[in-house]
Amino acid sequence: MKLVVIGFGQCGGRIADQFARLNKKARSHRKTEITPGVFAVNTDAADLTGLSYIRSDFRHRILIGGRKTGGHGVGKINELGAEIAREDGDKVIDAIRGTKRMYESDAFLLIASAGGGTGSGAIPVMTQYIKERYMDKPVYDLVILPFEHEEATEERAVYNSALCLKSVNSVADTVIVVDNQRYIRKDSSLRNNLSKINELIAEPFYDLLCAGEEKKAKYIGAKTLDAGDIIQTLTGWTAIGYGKAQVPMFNLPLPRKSDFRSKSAEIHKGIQAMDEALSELSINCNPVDSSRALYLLSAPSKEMNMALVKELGDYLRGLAPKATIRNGDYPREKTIVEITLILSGLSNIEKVREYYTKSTSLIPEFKKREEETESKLRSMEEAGKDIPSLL
Ligand SMILES: Nc1nc2c(ncn2[C@@H]2O[C@H](COP(=O)(O)OP(=O)(O)OP(=O)(O)O)[C@@H](O)[C@H]2O)c(=O)[nH]1
Ligand SMILES: [Mg+2]
Repeated sequence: MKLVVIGFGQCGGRIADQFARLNKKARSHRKTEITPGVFAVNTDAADLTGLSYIRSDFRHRILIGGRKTGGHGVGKINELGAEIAREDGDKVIDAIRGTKRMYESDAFLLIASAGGGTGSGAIPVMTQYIKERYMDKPVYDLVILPFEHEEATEERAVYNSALCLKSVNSVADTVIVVDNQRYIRKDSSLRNNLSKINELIAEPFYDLLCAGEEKKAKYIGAKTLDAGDIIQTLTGWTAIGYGKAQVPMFNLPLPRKSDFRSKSAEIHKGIQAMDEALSELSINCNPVDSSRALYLLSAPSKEMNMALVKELGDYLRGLAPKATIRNGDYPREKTIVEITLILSGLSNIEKVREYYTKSTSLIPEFKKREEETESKLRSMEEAGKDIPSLL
């Protein structure tokens, strides 16, 4: 599958940069292309300069809202981010039009954080613009939720997130939700390591996108997972997960393929990887709530067999009984069994519901504060009404 990737704001731009890196890796390791175009869009010129893999010309690193922000961002006001996207959206559309092999791409992937200003405001507006102009291609939005400490100290992060999530959900073909906090749950050293988190966020897409683009027979499995499977799976709220299990390089004594013990060991590895993918989902959710699911098994070809594929399918069916499940196998890796998992069409995500509830109670509070400020200002002016002016 090939995606045109567009990142908005600092977070979106940096994760899009990771996709540009993965494309480079796919080109050199797998002789294939997975992202015919990668763009970063920001109101902040310095953020655009800081990227590494996205082409550095102004058609790929697009500055918007220059007049309004002087190139310094919108300071977490996502209504302003949305307004600028409405004014400058054509710059982005023009850049996309310049993508040489646009016709090869299967879909768009737009990326932004929900809690900031530029990305959070621009992503719903641009999703709508792109959908209107490219009606034959789905538009997927990857939305990154704030860390807990940000939610605790910045009400605006919660409010922005609610606004952004509600808006993207009404226009995008799918909203893939990624919770920053989940990445430091197990490894707190990642708290100050955003670039590592960004790698982890982009990683599950690598095999997923490469699998359907393979040309060499030896890397094509019994059932290829292609763009059609992914497009049919992605709908509504979505979570993505990735898990792996190491396969020993030297299996001594060498088990024969027909040996039932070796088979059960393979199945065990597969289930272990599936369990990790489930517990490391990008957002906390219950598989029971998904209406569509997909898993890709990548493993050394000798580890792959129909029993394993069936066992994994049965296992997932037990957890997501209402979901239409699609799958594929990809005989690519040498020493690991990997599972990439998508749970889509989720009918509930607790965290999204919380943002909505909290923000609803914030609206009257914000209004009250605004009124208080205005009335204080008025009373101060009143106090100075008899002072002469120098102007
Ligand atoms: N995973 C990840 N999260 C990030 C990154 N940069 C910022 N964030 C998160 O994104 C939110 C802040 O949004 P930004 O993307 O910085 O904001 P912006 O879209 O540039 O908007 P303004 O700076 O307000 O104009 C916070 O929740 C951050 O924790 C990043 O590189 N990776
Ligand atoms: Mg910024």
